[in-house]
Amino acid sequence: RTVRIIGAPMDYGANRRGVDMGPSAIRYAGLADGLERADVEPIDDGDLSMPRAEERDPDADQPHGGNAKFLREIEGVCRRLCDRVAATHTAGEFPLVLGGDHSVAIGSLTGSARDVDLGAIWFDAHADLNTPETSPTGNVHGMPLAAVLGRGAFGEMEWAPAPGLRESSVVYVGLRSIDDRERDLLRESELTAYTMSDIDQRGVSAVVEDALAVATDGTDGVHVSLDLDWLDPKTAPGVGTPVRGGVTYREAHAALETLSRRDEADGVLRSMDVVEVNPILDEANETATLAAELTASMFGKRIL
Ligand code: DIR
Ligand code: MN
Ligand code: MN
Ligand code: MN
Repeated sequence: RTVRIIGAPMDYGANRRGVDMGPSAIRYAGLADGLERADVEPIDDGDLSMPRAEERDPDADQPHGGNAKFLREIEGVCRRLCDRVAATHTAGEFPLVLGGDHSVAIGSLTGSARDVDLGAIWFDAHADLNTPETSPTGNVHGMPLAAVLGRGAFGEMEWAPAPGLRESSVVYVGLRSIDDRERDLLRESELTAYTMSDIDQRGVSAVVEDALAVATDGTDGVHVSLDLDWLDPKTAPGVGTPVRGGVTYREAHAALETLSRRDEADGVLRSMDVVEVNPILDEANETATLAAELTASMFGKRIL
């Protein structure tokens, strides 16, 4: 299997700078070696080019009402990323997108869902379901799922709704920080949400198996979105919005190995993004190293 690494060093959607260095840090941490040890062939596409945030006005041109900072810039990057991801599928390769903040997932999901019915598993402390109307921060990294599902003001954008992604095929694993208005959106939605409490009670492997059942039901493949703040901040300190009470190092590996075992059986996995690694906030590249290791686990790297 050939995995095409696509760097998306975008930080327009985050509340602080630094995640734009994520792709370099994850590569430096040994991503390509890990993938080779998982018996996949990595091809590195390099990074998408990105206008510097300092040269842009975050509030320019808010076409949809509400507050979504740098939405024009995010659109530009995500349209290009969408095309790269779709072209990767056309070439018969697996797209692995390195963020960047989580708004890059708008590009990965729209690209991966271009010609197929897609499911998605969202490993995150946060629900990322705010719309420009409900967001308490205006940071688009808290909104990518709302964008690809065409919710709220995002319904007016022709670029973001992911054609083949149904709400009922999206499932969260490990939620623990949800805004008040976002909780209402989530409750009224058809999204499936497994919180940290579900992991406490049932164990992470059982929860991920259930998540796979939801995301594969009636779909042609599954996108995996891994926000490093899914892990406990003691294990993954290099993230912009840490929330305590996340999964441990072992639970995280167990979760991605569960995906890998299922994929070995029937090839369900279709695309992945690894996001929110912030080297400025990290300790000796620990979080980027973890990101590289977990990715290798998902592609089948084992201890023995
Ligand atoms: C918060 C934080 N819910 C927001 N979201 C984050 O700004 O919408 N997502 N950090 O990863
Ligand atoms: Mn996120
Ligand atoms: Mn189909
Ligand atoms: Mn998050």
